[in-house]
Amino acid sequence: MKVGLVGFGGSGKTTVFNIMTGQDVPVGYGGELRLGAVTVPDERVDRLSAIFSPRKTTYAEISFCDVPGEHGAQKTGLSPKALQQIRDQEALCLVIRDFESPALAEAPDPLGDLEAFHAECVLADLDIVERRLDRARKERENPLEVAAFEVMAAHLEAERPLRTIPRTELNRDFTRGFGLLTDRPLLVAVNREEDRSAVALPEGLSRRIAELGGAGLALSASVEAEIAALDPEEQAEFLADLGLSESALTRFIRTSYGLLDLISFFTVGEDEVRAWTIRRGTAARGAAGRIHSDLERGFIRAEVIPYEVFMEHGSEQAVKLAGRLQIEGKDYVVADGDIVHVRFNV
Ligand SMILES: Nc1nc2c(ncn2[C@@H]2O[C@H](COP(=O)(O)OP(=O)(O)OP(=O)(O)O)[C@@H](O)[C@H]2O)c(=O)[nH]1
Ligand SMILES: [Mg+2]
Repeated sequence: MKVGLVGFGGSGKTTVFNIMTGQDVPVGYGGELRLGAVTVPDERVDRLSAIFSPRKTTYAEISFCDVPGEHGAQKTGLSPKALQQIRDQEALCLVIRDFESPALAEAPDPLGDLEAFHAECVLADLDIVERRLDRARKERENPLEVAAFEVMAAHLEAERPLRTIPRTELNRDFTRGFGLLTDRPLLVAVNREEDRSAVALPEGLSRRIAELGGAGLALSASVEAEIAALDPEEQAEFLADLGLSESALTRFIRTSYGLLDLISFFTVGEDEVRAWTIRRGTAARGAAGRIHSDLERGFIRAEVIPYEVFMEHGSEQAVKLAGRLQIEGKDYVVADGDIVHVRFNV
């Protein structure tokens, strides 16, 4: 599962990618597509780890892909190659430049860049949707499918992104496999000048991001790089000085995780405290399979303690005594933060 850092040339994608992954990809113009694993910070894992003092603590991870931007593309449109690279991403994180750059002549224009990127994606989608619609009509294919593509075409012609079409109005079984860009989850990261990193996004920009069905946040890649270079104690002090409880990068990674509709459940013990990643809505048996295929195959039941319940009582024993341990079957839908112990027999 992969989040693509996308956007026009020189907006700071590689800078953000390096901080998140600990890689050292050269910044500046272009370069190659890169993939990196990113740990998802989670206070719950920290707290559980403090309680169990396990030999090993494992956080959830997501993959980020640094997609090189095109310089001057705002005016000329994205190339087929760039579009294809963007299509390969499951969620889009659009990094927008909002700092003066010595390498780029134009003044920063976050709203303009957002509109330009959106317009490019709408055109690319419209091209796919219209072609498919023509063929489906000619060949008298499934009328439900034709209807779905008609809904999409109308939406795109009005310059609206597909992601804002409610589930009830579009059967997305028909959209799978077409690589439609405006149906991907969208996070807009506005990359700021150092001294404006903590300033809220302007009203107009926030409103537009919301209209596009996206989530927005501000950060300064340079400030995040400074924070990342500090040791954990200094980081906490630095953030407190800025009046923040966590870095923008932490929020950014967590928001991306949520955008992919991913949640974490936990396994705990003296050996390991670990966060596991599942799609929201996954049933207990499928979740067990994330841990090991034997647990899925021989699944008997899951013993579940929601994180908050565990923290309220302080130990598994206390939770049991209070009668709060949940015994769940294979169809139980695992919730974010569930501490799960799978009983199985193979
Ligand atoms: N002042 C300032 N400069 C930044 C910030 N983020 C990135 N830069 C600079 O902007 C330039 C471009 O950054 P990159 O991270 O290479 O941008 P990119 O989006 O990967 O660029 P392409 O890969 O060419 O699309 C570099 O010189 C960075 O040091 C920031 O928050 N503030
Ligand atoms: Mg780059």
